[in-house]
Amino acid sequence: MEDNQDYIWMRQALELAHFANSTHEVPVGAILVQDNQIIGRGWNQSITGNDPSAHAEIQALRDAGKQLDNYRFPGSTLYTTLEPCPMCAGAIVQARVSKVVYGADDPKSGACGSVFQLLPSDTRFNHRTDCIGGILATESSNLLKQFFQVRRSKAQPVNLGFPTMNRATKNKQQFQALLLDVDGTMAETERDGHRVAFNRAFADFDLDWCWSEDIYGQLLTVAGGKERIQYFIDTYHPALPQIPNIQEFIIELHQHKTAIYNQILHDSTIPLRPGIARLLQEAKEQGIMLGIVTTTSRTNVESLINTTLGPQALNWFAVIGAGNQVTAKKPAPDIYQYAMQQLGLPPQSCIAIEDSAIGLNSALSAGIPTVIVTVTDYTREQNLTGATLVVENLGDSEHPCQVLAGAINSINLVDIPLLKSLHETPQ
Ligand code: XBP
Ligand code: MG
Repeated sequence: MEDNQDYIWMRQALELAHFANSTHEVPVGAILVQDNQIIGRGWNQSITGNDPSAHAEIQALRDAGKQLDNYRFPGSTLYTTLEPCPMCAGAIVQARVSKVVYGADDPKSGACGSVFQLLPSDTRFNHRTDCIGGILATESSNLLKQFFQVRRSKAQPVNLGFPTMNRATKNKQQFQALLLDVDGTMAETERDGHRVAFNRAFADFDLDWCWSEDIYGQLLTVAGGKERIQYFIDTYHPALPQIPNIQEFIIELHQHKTAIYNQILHDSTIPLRPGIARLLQEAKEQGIMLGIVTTTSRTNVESLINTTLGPQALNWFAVIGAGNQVTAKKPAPDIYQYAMQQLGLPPQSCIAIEDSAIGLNSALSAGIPTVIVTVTDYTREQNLTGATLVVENLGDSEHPCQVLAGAINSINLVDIPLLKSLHETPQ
């Protein structure tokens, strides 16, 4: 029997599948969970590692082995975005995994019933592994379909039509544009703005729902307010009003939340994070184009900029890519692709600043070689593999920049000269 938590874990596996996609690997991701904690993460690395056994599932088992210093994981559940193949099914049983939860069926080599029947394991094995499929199947299989379509058309997975770059070589394109995410990156709007607005909207609609900071952290694995409400309903099954059309209800509820959010920004400005205003100013002075790449609506972006930098600052941005301009939200690359098309720039000329794994994977999938992540309390523990630099913040005179991971050990500020040097030789 599937449970709601399965969707939450599977989203994390999907993030890894997106990451595999960004490295030009078949997009499959897997995580191994034991006692409600992720003990292993994996994504396909067969092509990059010249290793036929480096499937996402096996990589997750290898990662768990290293983390726990063991080779068996009784009581664990493996979440994988694609039905395991016979090789992975064998390794899963050997590792004493208790249960497999997978996303899309694999009609070519699936070993959970699509082609072979190795899972759930039968009594000929001396260990029993249970198995269910179909969790976030559409998203998982769409990602795979997109990958193979692009491959068949002989284009690269990052498909703006610009040449792709080997990350080990020097970037020949000049750094021309800085693309910024808004929520979490420019300001701590998620915890103090959006979350509060959602809760007030629920109360106004007589809904007995309350998104604590904790729950909100889990819900943030889904980008987009309407999508987040739908995901909450699907996974938590809260009490719903007796209404004929739930989709219309979500739209109305979300419109009300947007109005409240704008009022919150108006009444009590949420400040910009350290270093944002400084870096924007420097970029302007040094002829670097600025762009916004966000999942939220343009109205929300305008309110934040108006209340922090002033209305004139809207003109600083050569493009404002907001949620309603694309159908596939982050971690899909679409919003970055939109912004770069508007700017007429290839990804190799851009640097992105994001605060989350979803945002990072969106930028990487769009082919942007240099991504800086400024973490928040919600995203500090996320898998930020692929980021050029992970920092607490960009740094200003009162808040020196603290580096958490990446190309450089210690700096006071993320400034334009530093970005130029990171851009020249992406890590
Ligand atoms: C931002 C979001 C948005 C906001 C809410 O993600 O996911 O959904 O939380 O905004 P990112 P709306 O920072 O990665 O762009 O309610 O307007 O969707
Ligand atoms: Mg963000």
